[in-house]
Formats: sequence, C-alpha cells, structure tokens
Amino acid sequence: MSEYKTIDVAATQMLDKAKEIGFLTTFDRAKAQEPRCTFGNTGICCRICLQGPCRILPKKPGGNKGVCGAADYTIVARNTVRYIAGGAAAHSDHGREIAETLLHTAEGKLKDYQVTDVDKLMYVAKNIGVETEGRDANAIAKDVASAALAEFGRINEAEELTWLKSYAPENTLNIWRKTTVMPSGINLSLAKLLHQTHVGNDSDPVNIIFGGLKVALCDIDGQHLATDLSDILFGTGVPVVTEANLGAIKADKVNIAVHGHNPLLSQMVVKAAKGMQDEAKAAGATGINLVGICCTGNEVLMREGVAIATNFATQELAVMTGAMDAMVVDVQCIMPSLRSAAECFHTKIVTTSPIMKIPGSYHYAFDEARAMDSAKEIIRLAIDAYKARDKAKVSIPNITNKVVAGFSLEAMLNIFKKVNPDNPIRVIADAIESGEIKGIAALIGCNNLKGTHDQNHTAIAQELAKNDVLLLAGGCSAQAHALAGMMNGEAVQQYAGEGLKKFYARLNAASGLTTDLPLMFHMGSCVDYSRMQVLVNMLAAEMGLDNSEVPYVVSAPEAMSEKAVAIGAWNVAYGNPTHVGVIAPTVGSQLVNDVVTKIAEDVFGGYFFWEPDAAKASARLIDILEERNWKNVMRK
Ligand code: SF4
Ligand code: MSK
Repeated sequence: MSEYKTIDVAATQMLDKAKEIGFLTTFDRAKAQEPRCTFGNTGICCRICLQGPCRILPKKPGGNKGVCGAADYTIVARNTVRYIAGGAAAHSDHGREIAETLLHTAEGKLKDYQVTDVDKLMYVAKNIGVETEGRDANAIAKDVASAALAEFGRINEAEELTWLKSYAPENTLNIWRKTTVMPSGINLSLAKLLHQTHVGNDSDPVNIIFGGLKVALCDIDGQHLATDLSDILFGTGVPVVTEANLGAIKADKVNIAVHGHNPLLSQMVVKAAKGMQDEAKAAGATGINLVGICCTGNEVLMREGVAIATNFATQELAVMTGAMDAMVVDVQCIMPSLRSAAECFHTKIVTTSPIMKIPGSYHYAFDEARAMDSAKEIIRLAIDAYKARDKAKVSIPNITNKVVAGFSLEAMLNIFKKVNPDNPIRVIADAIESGEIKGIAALIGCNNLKGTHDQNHTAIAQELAKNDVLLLAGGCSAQAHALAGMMNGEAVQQYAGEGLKKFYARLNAASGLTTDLPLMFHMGSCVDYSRMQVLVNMLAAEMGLDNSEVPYVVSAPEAMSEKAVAIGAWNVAYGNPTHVGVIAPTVGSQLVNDVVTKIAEDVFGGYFFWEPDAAKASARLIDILEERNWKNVMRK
C-alpha cells in the first residue's frame, strides 16, 4: 500500500520524486488542511456579507442564527446554490465561447475553423427547429449558433431555453414547469440566483433550492450546446484506441500536454503538431508527442485519439517527469501550483485565456482569428523548451494501459445498429428487460483528495460491473478507469459479471471494430454528460417509462468542483438517483439535507445520497437499479 493517497502506481513513483526534490504537491497540501473546520464542512458558515463569517453555534444564546437572523437552513441552502451558480457559469460560458466561434466560422470570419460534421449540424438544427431544407451548411450553422447565443441573453421569462425544451421528454418538462424551475435565459437565471441569495433576501430554503435547480438546468443547457457545437466544429467522437498514464509522456519527443476544458485551441494544437514534426526533429527530438489532462484531454481523446497523461489530482506529476516541455492550459481545473512545479524543471506553463492566468507563467493570448498560427507559436515555445531540458532530471514511469474510447452517443448507436439495424436503442432495452444487465450507471466527476485518488472510482466500477451493470464514464472518472487499465476489452473479461459478458459478446461479434469494446463507454469530457442524459431519454421512450423509472444511476465518487454540484443537481431534476462520494456541506441543516436526499424524489424522482465508502455506495446503487427493475415488472 502506497504511503500516498493514490492507487496509481505511476503517481506513487512521481510522488517519491517530488519528495526527493522537496516539492510539496497537492497531496501534501490536502494533508496540511486537516482537520477541516466543522462549520465549513457542514455548510453552516456564512460569508455572504461583511458582518460574517457567521457560524451556527446552537449552544450560545443568540448563536443559533447569523447576525442577520439567517438560520442554518438558509445558510446551507444559500451556500449550496451558490456552488451551482459557479458551476453553471463555467459550463455555460464554455458553451458560449464555442457558439461564438461557430457563428464567426459560419460568417467566414475564422479561416482555421470549419463545419466538420454536417450530419450533426443537420441533427441539431432539426431538433431545435432551424430550417435545413435547401440551405447550405454555413447558413444553417449561423442559425444554430445564433440560437445557442440567444440562450444567454433572453429576458422574457415566458420563453424557455431552446436546448432543454428540444431534448427533454414532455413529462419531465411538465414537472419542471409545474415546479417553476424551467429557466428562460442563462444569464437571467444566474443573476436572479445571486440576487435571491444576497443578504436580507430569500430565507426560504425550499425556494432557494428551487432557484438553484433552475440554474442547474441552465448548466445542462450550456453543457449540451457546448457538446453539440463542438461536435459540429471538430467532429463527433468515434472509437479510438490509445494509451493512458504517465508512460504516455515520451523521453525522446517534445512533449506537450493540453489541459483544461475548452477544445478551441487544443484541436488546433493537434492539427498543427502533425505538420511540425520536422521542426521537433531539427531540435534533436524524434517528434512531437501530445498528451491530455482533465477534460481538454478527454475532448482530444474522443476526437483525435490523443493519449491521456493523467487526471485532475495528479496534474502536477506530469511536470514531475522532467520531460514535459509545455503544458498548454485553457480554463477550469488547472491548479495554480503548476507554475511552482514547473520551476523545478524546464517546463513552460502556457495560459491562453484572458480569465485564466497564473502569476509567473507564460501567457499567450489565444486569438481564434489566427488560431493555427497561435497553435504553431505555442508548439515552437515547447520545442525551444525541449532544447533546455535537463536529461538528468527525466524519469518517466514506465506505465501505460490500453484505452478504447471515443463513444459519443452516435458511436454507441452505430454499434447497437449492427445488432438491431431497425431500432438500435432496443439493444439496451432488451438486455435490461431480459435481466441480462441490471441497468446503467454513469461514472462521472472529479478527484477529491478528501479520499484516496481514484480508489473509489475504480472500486465502484468493478463492483457494478461484477453485478452486471452497464457502465458509462466521463470526466476525470473516465480517466481514472483508463489510468488503471480498466478501459479495454480485457477488463470486461476480468471484472464483468456473466450477464454483462454475454451482452458484450453480442456487441463484439457485431461491432466490426478491430478491438473488443471496453468495460465502460467513455462518452467524453464533463460538458459531455448531456450525451448520457440523451441516451436515458431515448431508453425511457423505448421502454415506455418516465425518466425517473429507468434503471439508471449516477455516481460521482470524488466530486470536487462547483460544476460537479451543478451536474449533480440537474441529474436529480432529471429523475436520476445520484451518488456523491464525499459528505456534502448540506448536512449542517437537517431540513436542507432531507430536501435534497429524500423529498426531491417525491417531486422529481431523482435524489442525492452521500456515501464515501465504495462498498456501501455500490451496494446502494445496485439496490436502486434492482428496485426500479422490480417496480417496472410490477407495473406491467
Ligand atoms: Fe452573517 Fe447574515 Fe451576513 Fe451571512 S448574510 S454573513 S449570516 S450577517
Ligand atoms: S476536469 S470538473 S476535475 S471531472 Fe472536467 Fe475533472 Fe471535475 Fe475538472
């Protein structure tokens, strides 16, 4: 057992190296934060106004409320929904940037981008009601991008968000309408929530939570349009075979990591690198090697087959190899400490977004109008850095695992089509109805060093697979499985139960792929979770069920970011039981905790549960699937 809180052997080797050179990593910093403040940990610390921080001190006369009189339930509810606001702002702003780029591409203003996937463009256009008949791709793309941008500025509360309205089933939409959580404009909903939770404003915890759910639905709207429009610009993922873990960094090459979330620059870096191998060779390397970290890594893995170096918690360790020449970062989940890690080596940390700078690192203002030139200039920076690399400091763990990824919903349906050409989604419906598989679990979310890095991701996946649960994966959770060697066909033989093995055998026999399908279908980055929800919507329609009756569960074993809270909240609103592997800061108010873990089920069919223990969490997830199956059989 490692002395560090990780199950990853390559990470352990790099943590040893960090210790040797005296670099304190996020693992050390997580330890230094213990013990955590109980007030903050349970959500009963309020810093919303300058009279704070106020804590709930029930035993002190006057201490059971904040200075303004806010009770525990108000403070907990406000803190929770402000996480959702942060998450939804990040996801939707990402989507807005993609939409602007698609618009300017369609207007002919950006020479380096084009509409790559016309089929996806047509599919999205038809779904959201954009006329396609007799029109060229750029004209349609312009209207689709304009419809996406209109999601942000709408202020007429009678008008609903286009993406939500176009994809969610009618029953679900009606629940949202009745509970007044159906949003109109993204910016409006975000502003309203911040207003609602200002000092001296709403103190009703249920009303505050409903305001939060409205913004959580803006989160999936922004995510969904980001995915659709990225597919249109860069192509929709198809199965790819590649590798994962720090061994994907190559000692003889110029290594560039792309890290963050937004694919606008990283796609260009991938494209540019193909034509610049000779420049790297002239510098003494054998070529250029790209690797991915976090969700930018997932984006270029899905579309380009770029290898995964590592996930969120271990990003500093990619620098620790001494062979990382440049790390190009865009937005979100980028540790400020990367700069200090880079100081121990020759690595260039290149920030590229006007809203994501790290003091002391190299800032290259990325300009979509000259995207390819920007990508080339950044690659040249990496080549220059390579020349300064100290070979004596290089030690790359010799660990990689085979990865089969690239499963957009379209790619999955194409495989199912080989088994059932007339009705591909029936392939899953049949397997559930016959009892061959128990249902589907989405394994998603981040790393959180309150637990052991990647331990619960992998343990829960193994237990669910053993119990014949079909697995979807995304975000850093998907990367955990890939790093651990579980995202390939061999893992099906090793971990799947008999029913799941039979299901896979049928798919493999028909798939036409040169490799067996993996233990989990990697559906992309954390903005791509809408792909999973569309799959569930299709399955519900095919099986004649409400969304909240589908044997489908969601697990975020190491949820960390504000985005994760927003994602969890829209999953609950969609009817999905949602496991979170850390104790949420809602437990400081029994009332709020009960609303999100119990009462939510009566209203939406979905609910949260908190469980840090992997065995207990898996058992409960399996129970939920079995109960939903049993109820579905009884209903017939
Ligand atoms: Fe304290 Fe109320 Fe201000 Fe919060 S809003 S910090 S509870 S006075
Ligand atoms: S990168 S949001 S740590 S999944 Fe999407 Fe990973 Fe979570 Fe960031």
